[in-house]
Amino acid sequence: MGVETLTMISATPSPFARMNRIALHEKGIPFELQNEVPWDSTTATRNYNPLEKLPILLFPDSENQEPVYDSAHIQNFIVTKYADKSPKLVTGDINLDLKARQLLTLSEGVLDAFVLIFWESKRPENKQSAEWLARQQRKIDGGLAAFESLCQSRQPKSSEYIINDTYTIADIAIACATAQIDFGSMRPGWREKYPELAKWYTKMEERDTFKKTYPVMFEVKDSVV
Ligand SMILES: N[C@@H](CCC(=O)N[C@@H](CS)C(=O)NCC(=O)O)C(=O)O
Repeated sequence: MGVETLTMISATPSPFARMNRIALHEKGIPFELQNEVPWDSTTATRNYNPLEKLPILLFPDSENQEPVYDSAHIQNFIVTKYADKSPKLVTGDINLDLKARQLLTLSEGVLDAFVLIFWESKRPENKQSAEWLARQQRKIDGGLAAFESLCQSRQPKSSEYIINDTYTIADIAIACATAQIDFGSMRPGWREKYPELAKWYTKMEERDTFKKTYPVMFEVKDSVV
């Protein structure tokens, strides 16, 4: 069965959209990018997602398929709806796939903390909450420590992937979360602190689908805070 061209509402630096773009590229599902700045007043995100956030996946047959939003949900949608397309990005084992989804949620949470820190840091210094920032920073440290531990305990040891020897949505999610910390220079020296994660991540970023989706910064025109 052929697949019609989908539309992915994305932002050039968005790690959330990046996960979905990588999954679509890996599976060879054709899509057009509609790049947006979701915080600008002109954004189309609110036409499709009451939360006014991207990524959002749109379908040519909009009468029968509503927009799909939230990166983790889109990822699950892609692996379920296009299960016949390789790579499957899931293992087929219920428990392992539940673990992959848990790691997707963990990565999404790390990235949510990243975005909150980004915006809190943009407020005038006397309006920023040091406690709030510290709370979000803890989530990033917790996530990175968990990623390092997963990389250290990989089975088999020679595997390129987090869950056994299968390439899954967990690999994409953890690599995209790690990339954003690196891209945003959030944790200088992280490679030394988390050496197994650094080794694993470097290899993941060599994939074509990762190379062509690496984040690119954008400018936010409107004041949103
Ligand atoms: N947890 C959401 C987060 C998505 C998110 O924060 N997207 C940002 C762009 S990278 C956004 O659209 N923010 C607009 C807003 O928060 O109003 C997901 O995984 O889809």
